Amino acid sequence: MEPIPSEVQTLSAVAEEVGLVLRGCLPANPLPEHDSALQTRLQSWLDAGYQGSMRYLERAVALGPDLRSWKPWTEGALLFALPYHRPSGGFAGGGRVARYALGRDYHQLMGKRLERLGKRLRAQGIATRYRATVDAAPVLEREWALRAGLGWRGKNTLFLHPEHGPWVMLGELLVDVVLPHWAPPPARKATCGSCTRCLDICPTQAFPTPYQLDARRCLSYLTIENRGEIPLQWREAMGDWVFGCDLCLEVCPFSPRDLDFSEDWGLHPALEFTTLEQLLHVEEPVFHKLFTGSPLRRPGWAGLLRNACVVLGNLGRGAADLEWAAREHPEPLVRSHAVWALSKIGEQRALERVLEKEQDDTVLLEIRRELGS
Ligand code: B12
Ligand code: SF4
Ligand code: SF4
Repeated sequence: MEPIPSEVQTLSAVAEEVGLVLRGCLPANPLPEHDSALQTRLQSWLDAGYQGSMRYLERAVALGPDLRSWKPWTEGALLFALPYHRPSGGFAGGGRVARYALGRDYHQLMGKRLERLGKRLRAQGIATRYRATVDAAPVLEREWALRAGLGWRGKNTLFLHPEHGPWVMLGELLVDVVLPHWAPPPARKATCGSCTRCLDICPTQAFPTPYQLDARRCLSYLTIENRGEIPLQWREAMGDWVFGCDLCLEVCPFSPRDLDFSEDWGLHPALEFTTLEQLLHVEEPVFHKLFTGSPLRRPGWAGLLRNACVVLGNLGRGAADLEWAAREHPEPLVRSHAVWALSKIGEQRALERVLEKEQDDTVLLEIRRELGS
């Protein structure tokens, strides 16, 4: 086995002091000869429109994987991957939430630790400039982890770690220090081979080909990033997913079935004690307080309640609360999805009552469509 370079040993030790395991490091642009092929693939992904409303990805592609095109002073990157596999969970009484979002927000958790690491490296004279980044465009995080040799790419497009499979969140610290290309030799080397489980399970057939995702069809995009309505064709496919979706991770044979990191991440109290029916009655300022420190704030108040309506419809629950939301909720987005849910559970009389009061054109359209009038 190759000896660990001494500068990496020092960096690893400082990372450990702030609660991080250094998974690898890279010079700012280690493999320039691969860049043009990558640029072409990324550009054709954008040209196909797969990014939907996530226009910020265009900047990530324009900048490419050379870290210096974003932060010109960058000489190297330290790479981190926090494992988070845990049992499935969600709202009290049912309504699933992607496992990464059940507890503390990884942006905050990893962001704070990376920031602490940067400060320590500066205080010890190891680096003068640093930049912590977690999930932040314009950074192609999986590409870096792959280039460093930390794992491989799955057909579900995710980065697969040899021990944790797809269940890791990525984060990086850019530094103005020249770093070697280093990663520990993986416990196993593997590829997807002939497996297609993730492609087959996807409820919206969001993979046009293996290793490519049409984000517009992915439930994670539709329930988290999308600010408008959930297209009619995907509402039933949402099943009981209120926030995100884990299906293409859960079926992966590289998932570590026996590892449980719930204690590290906790369970957010808003999930533990709130049912979807109660969520419909939560007012906007209370929503922000209730979900403090949780990724569930991301789709916004109306967005999360929109998702809750669809899931209640799919589960055949909460008719009285849905009727209240369809009649009284101040957001047309929530009212229209409550209307769909009422129709889904066969509450035609309730729809007629809602129709009497509604004035908003988009909601009226939804009611008339569901009533077939
Ligand atoms: C935008 C985004 C999304 C979008 C789009 C996802 C996507 N696959 O692109 C949406 C909202 C749908 C999403 C969903 C999820 N996301 Co997300 N997301 C991001 C974000 C911000 C950018 C990703 C990006 O650049 N996409 C653009 C496309 C073009 O990139 P790409 O897939 O790498 O493109 C390559 C392939 O298409 C490939 N390719 C094309 N054809 C072929 C053919 C072959 C043979 C090969 C080998 C390759 C290949 O070429 C392209 C260039 O390499 C990253 C964070 C970051 N800044 O990197 C997190 C990130 C990817 N997400 C993450 C997570 C956890 C998720 C979810 C699991 C959350 C959930 N449970 O709901 C789902 C998973 C859905 C899925 N299967 O991808 C993690 C993934 C960690 C990991 N283990 O990989 C990241 C890295 C965030 C983090 N910091 O940890 N996400
Ligand atoms: S997260 Fe769900 S909807 Fe998105 S690609 Fe994976 S299985 Fe499909
Ligand atoms: S489910 Fe199968 S095809 Fe999909 S990422 Fe895992 S190993 Fe690869």
